[in-house]
Amino acid sequence: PQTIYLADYTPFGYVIDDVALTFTLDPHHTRVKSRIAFRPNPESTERRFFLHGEGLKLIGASIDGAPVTPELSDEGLTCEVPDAPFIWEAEVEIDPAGNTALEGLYMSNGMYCTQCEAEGFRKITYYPDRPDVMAVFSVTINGPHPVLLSNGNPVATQEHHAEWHDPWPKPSYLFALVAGDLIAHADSFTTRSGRDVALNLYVRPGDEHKCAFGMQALKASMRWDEHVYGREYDLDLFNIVAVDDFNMGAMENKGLNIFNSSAVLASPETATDANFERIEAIIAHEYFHNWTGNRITCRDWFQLCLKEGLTVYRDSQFTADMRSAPVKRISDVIDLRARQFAEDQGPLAHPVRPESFQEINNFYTATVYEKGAEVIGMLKRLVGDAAYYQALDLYFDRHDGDAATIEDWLKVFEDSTGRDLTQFKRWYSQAGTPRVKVTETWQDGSLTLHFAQHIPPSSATPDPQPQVIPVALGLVGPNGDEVLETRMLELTEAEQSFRFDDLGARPVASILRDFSAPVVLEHDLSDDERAHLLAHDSDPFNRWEQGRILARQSLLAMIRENADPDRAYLDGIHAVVSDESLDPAYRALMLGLPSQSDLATALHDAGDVPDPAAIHKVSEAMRDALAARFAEIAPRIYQACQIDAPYRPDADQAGRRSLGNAMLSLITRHHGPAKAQAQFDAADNMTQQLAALANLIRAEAGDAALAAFESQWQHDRLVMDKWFGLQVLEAKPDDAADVAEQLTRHADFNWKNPNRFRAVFGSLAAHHAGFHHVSGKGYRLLADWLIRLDPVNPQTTARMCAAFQTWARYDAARRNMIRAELDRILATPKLSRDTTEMLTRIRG
Ligand code: B3K
Ligand code: ZN
Repeated sequence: PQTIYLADYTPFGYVIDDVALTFTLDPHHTRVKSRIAFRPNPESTERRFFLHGEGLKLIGASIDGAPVTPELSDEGLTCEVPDAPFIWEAEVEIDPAGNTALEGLYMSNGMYCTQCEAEGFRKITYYPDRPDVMAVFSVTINGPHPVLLSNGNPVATQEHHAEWHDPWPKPSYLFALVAGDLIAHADSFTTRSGRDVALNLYVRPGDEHKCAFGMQALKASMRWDEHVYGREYDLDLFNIVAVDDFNMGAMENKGLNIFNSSAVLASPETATDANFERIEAIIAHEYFHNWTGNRITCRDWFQLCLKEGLTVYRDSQFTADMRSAPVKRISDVIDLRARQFAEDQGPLAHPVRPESFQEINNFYTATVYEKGAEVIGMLKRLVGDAAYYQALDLYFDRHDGDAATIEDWLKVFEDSTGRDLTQFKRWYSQAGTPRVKVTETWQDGSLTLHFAQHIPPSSATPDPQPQVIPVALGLVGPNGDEVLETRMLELTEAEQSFRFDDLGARPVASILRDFSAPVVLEHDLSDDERAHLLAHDSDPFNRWEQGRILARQSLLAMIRENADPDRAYLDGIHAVVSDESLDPAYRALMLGLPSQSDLATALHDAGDVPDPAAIHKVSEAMRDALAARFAEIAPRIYQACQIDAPYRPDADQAGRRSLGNAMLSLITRHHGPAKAQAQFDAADNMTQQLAALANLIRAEAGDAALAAFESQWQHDRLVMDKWFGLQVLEAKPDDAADVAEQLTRHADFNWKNPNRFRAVFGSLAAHHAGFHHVSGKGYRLLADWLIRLDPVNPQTTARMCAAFQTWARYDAARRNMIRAELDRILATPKLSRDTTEMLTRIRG
């Protein structure tokens, strides 16, 4: 396969003034006519006329009305064209019903829908399918469906015929079309300037009762973007469509967002609090793209973080405002460490702005998205809030309508703040997670903090240079008072010291408050000092962090030295969780343990070889110890968390349920499954039902409940995804692969549906001790199914390959088994470009 380089970028030789597309829908023989007004690009000397096109049957083409015979290849076509403006017309035939890759135009449960980002439009018609070619689209759809949708505003609709016009120039990846027998949940929004926008959430019949929350989240997002970023919506209509077969969460097509039904449909009975929160965030994310992504798009796919990092940052601000900021920050850090740190420290490491790729779909990663968002957060910390919003205003002003680059983005900050961001730019160009080591000296009332930063070299970045690292610091006095309020230190050198004078008694340094930079902090505090911060730190993140570090250290000692669970940790957590003045959601987070995969990383970093079975065993022992420590208080807290009001998915109720369910798992461990069974029997919402079910399975008392759950919910795909997933996640390590294998024989294991495939195999990959079972059966089963899925859906297959990315940290036996599976997959004839690239990179 061919490698594409950032350094090779050149603009397209032609400009498009407008595009008219006419679709005549048919499951296997859809006809697409295109009429495109091209003219030579004055800013380019390139005169080769190349249009992308894949899997298209060309019926005919003409230039200015005269038939032409272009030269066709697997990737597209070339043609002789005039050195003056001309009209290109073509007709192609495509096969949506045969499109199982879910990219381009495809069918899902009888409806037509599209997914064009990144390079799916070329499967619809011949076109310069690159984001820097922007054009105004008019779309006509002929099809026997009551609902026929495309981008922009409707201009004419009759039965079986619809015409749409999108006045905003856009790249082809934002094109969308939907046709089907759909029902609209309608509402409206009045913008700040008084314009009325019609809003619709389109769903399949039967899903009408799952729309209200998504609609409310959309309106909240529209309001928030006006208030916080001053951004108004710019069309008369905003449509969202829910689709059951979708490779990812959702897609921000202009005026016609298309969502995986799991990322938009929710009712109290069928969706958990976590689902509601995720839906709210994804609706916001896709809506926010209207400005950061659509009005200002990316020049090329190397700039993906320009829209994704910024939009993730914006949606995290939104969630923090709608719910609890500390809880959101801690949850984001847990997720960042689990997914992005793993990626950045393994064979898939790449800079936030990659410099080469084979298949761009493989670069919609935690690094581009989540580290990309962290980079924006650091920029905001460095310049301050007011300067940040000023820079954003300038960005929207200067680049509206552009296909922009990271250079453009940073220039805006430089121009508006006067700051030189040359060194800061390394966050975009260097891969790897910086490690920051802190040592302290204390003398005569002065505390000196000595910082050393080190970025481990990788094949992506062999010679890393120091980065700009904002470190939020506070000092906590011996009595728990804040001696020094949070201030931002800027690390720019490999080594740097900061001195704080006139301190009466030696304080404890609270470093990297609010997780001010995506780094690994090595700060040798004693257990007592950590316990002090756990009890007193005014920074909620660092308080939580110290609890987490104490837990990790204790777990590692349990593995290495057969130590008992650490008393100081258990007591410290007991005190925080019992503190009723704290937010229940925060107290629930305090009870979490580092994941087993995180522990494997910690062991590997310390030069040990992680044993997944041993890690699992001590994690269970620690949970037992927590259950014993909380034996007395857990039933009382559980009781206090019960809610005597109708279900609401808001932060307040969700926080109480989350603490209550954390107690339920301690109670089930210590006192048996009676309370879980009672909760299961009485539950009137999915959060309570699913938490109870998980506890019953864990207590080996789940058979009846699983059967009852299945018969209650077998009509509901999204709920059944939970049923599939939970059984794997909660299986004993020896059984996880077998349970997954058995589930693949279930009549409802519709493996071509990405949600169902991920429910089983995503859960298996997430089950650390089950996936890495010493027998190798976890590896074999996943490899079998990846081989099977690849020809059907390369994108989802390639994404699941990441399950193997940590292979090098395990023992020789496991490494050999994994390598053998990687080789077996790689040897499969006609393996997709997506999967080939992923496995080659992972294998190294
Ligand atoms: N921009 C899309 C992701 C497209 C993924 C293509 N493989 C959704 C999002 O980030 O909002
Ligand atoms: Zn996005």
